[in-house]
Amino acid sequence: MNLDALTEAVVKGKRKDAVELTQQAIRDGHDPEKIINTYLIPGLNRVGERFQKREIFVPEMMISAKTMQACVELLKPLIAKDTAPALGVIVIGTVFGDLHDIGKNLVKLLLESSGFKVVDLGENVPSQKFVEAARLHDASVVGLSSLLTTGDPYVEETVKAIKASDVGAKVRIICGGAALTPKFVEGQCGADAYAKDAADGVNKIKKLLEIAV
Ligand code: B1M
Repeated sequence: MNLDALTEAVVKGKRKDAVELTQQAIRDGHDPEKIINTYLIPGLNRVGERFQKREIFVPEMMISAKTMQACVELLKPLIAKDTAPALGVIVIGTVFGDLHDIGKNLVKLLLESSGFKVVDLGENVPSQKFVEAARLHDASVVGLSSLLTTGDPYVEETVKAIKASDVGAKVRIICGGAALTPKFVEGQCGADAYAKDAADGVNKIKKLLEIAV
C-alpha cells in the first residue's frame, strides 16, 4: 500500500480519507511511529510551507491539523505501553502565547510509553505555572514546547523563572519546537538541553536523569 496518499490527505485536510488510510496502514502492519514520522508530520510541514506562501490560510491549516490529530488518536493505543511510571515525573507544556500542541502531544506520548509520568499543562502556559507544577508534582524535568518565534521571550522567561525558583537546583529543563535552536535554548536561555524531535527529547531526558538509553 502506498502511504503517500496519507500525506496527501493530511495536506488537503481530507479527514475521512486520512483516517481510512491510517486504519488500512495499521491492518497492513506498518509501524505506528513510522506512520507518524514518515507520512503524517511531512504532511503538516507541507501545510506550513503552503501557509507561508499564502496558498492557504488559518482555517485550512486548522483542518489539516485536526486531520493529523484524528490519525494520531488511532495510533496512540499502539504506541502507548502499560509501563509503571517509575522513571520520574516530567512537567510539559507549550509556552505562553502559543497554541500549537501537536508536537507537544507526541513528546508526551513517547515519554509515557517510555515509562515516565507526564503532567501536561496544555498550551499558552505562563512561566509561573511551570514553576508551581514542578514544585507540586516533584518533577525531575520540565519540558517546554515553542513553535512561534514570538514565543522566544517566553521560553527565556520560563527557563529563568524555573532556575531562579526554589525548585531550580533540582529540576532539569528541556526545550523543543520548530522555533528553537540549541544555541538559543542552551546558550541564551540556560536550559539543560534542546531536542530536535520527540525521540530526541526522550533520549536527552534519559541522559539528563542518567537513565541508560
Ligand atoms: Co501555526 N504556525 N500558526 N498553526 N502552524 C507554524 C508554526 C508556522 C511555522 C507556519 C508557517 O508560517 N510556515 C508559523 C510560525 C512562524 C514563526 O513564528 N516563525 C505559524 C503561524 C504564523 C501561526 C499563526 C500565528 C497563524 C495566524 O493566526 N496568522 C497562529 C498562531 C496561534 C497561536 O499559537 N497563538 C497559528 C495557528 C495554527 C493552527 C491553530 C491553525 C494549527 C495548530 C493546531 C494545533 O497545534 N492544535 C497550526 C499548524 C498546524 C501549524 C503547522 C502547519 C504545523 C505544526 C505542527 O503541528 N507540526 C506549522 C508549520 C510547521 O511546523 N511546519 C505552523 C507537526 C508537529 C509534529 O511538529 O510541532 O514541530 P512540531 O513538533 C515536533 C518538533 O518540533 C519537536 O518534536 C515534535 C515531534 O517530533 N518538539 C519538541 C516540539 N515540542 C517539543 C518539546 C520537546 C521536545 C521536542 O521537549 C519538551
